[in-house]
Amino acid sequence: DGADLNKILQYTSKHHAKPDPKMFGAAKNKNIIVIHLESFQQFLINYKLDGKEVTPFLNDLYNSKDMYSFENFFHQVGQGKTSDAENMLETSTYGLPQGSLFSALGTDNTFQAAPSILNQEGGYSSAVFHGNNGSFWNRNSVYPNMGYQNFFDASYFNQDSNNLSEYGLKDKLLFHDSVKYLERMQQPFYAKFITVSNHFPYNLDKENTDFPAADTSDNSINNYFVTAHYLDQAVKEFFDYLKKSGLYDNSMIVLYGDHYGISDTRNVKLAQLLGKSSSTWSDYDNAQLQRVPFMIHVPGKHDGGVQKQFGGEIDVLPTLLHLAGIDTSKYVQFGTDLFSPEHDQTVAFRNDNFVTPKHTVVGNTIYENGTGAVVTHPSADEKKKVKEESARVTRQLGLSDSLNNKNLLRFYVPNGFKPVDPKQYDYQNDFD
Ligand code: GP9
Ligand code: MN
Repeated sequence: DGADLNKILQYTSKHHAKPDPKMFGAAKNKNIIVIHLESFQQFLINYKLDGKEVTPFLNDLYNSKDMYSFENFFHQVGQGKTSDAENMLETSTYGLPQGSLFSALGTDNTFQAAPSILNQEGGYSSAVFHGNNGSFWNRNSVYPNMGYQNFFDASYFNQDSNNLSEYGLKDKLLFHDSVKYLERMQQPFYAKFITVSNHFPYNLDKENTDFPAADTSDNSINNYFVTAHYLDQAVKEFFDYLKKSGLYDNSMIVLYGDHYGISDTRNVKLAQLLGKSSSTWSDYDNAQLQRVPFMIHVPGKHDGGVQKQFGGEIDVLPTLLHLAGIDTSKYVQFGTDLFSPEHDQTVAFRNDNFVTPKHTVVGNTIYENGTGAVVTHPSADEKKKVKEESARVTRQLGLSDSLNNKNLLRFYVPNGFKPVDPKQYDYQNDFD
């Protein structure tokens, strides 16, 4: 175990990317509000269905200089879906190749996660707001290990049947009904809102929708636009509140899509809506569609706009901690700060496929980005480069798995870090 841990520490300290001094601490002491956009893919941004914007509010955010908006940001989840996204965002380690890390290991593993780091290094309080049962994805057991002080799950909200969609409280109600708890939190806080309405199979009752569905032969594709529109309105209402309450001006606000909403098998039907032909649809096209939104509002910063660098969910924690003015070099993190000049732009998927700014590699096939053409005769240089990248991807995933499967963080205490005592947290009566 000691030898394994040393290999990991060597890798992560060598791979570490130093922050850009212009961004380091830009959001120091600000609240951090993370908004999880369920199943939300990047192609929805600025997309018009029959001439109508599906997500006008998120589009405005995306196109504004008050947001750093990433156009080449990918989800990297496996079967653990939402829970894998949460794990990557808050620990900068990967989910597992099979199953969900939260479910398989989350009860017993040692975590050095966002809530505890922010608490210990910046005095942050922390909470998750989520309108489903606390037991879903084993969150009730995992969050204490992450150092979450509060977890407002379904039991904190009015669950009248007309308030619910399939995965819990409707998003507009989640935001609205969370305010009474949010307002009692000590600042600075780290607060995460996990939405659910835009979840497969994308059903929402008629009174909540005013957006016309698409017209393909696949109902889940058709209704995806309807629930995405509803989510957009929910986020707008929450932003209205944040602005009115003044929280907007002293909070870093982060939005991300957790994973695809339309699966690869359905993409051939989606193709027509994206102006593509389903007969030439390829693995390359599937990989491009794994882009999800990632946007950051930093109070006082107006030089944002669309960022071109490639990255993924694994990169979020070092990025946010650096913005908060927290050095990450002593932590075991597999991602790198998206704003760092040393940022690693290789995006690993959980099945060893990967994307770089130049190539998309699926199995043994190399595609050229942009054209999507298969590189049939790579030059010796190109071949060598892709081989190296591929080896790095496999190594990184393997080291992350060894860290988590063997629970190695229990043997590594970063200098000055206090191991989390999960028994401190009990989510029964938060703020009652
Ligand atoms: C439910 C929600 C859904 O609590 O977070 O998770 P998913 O099915 O998207 O993994
Ligand atoms: Mn999800």
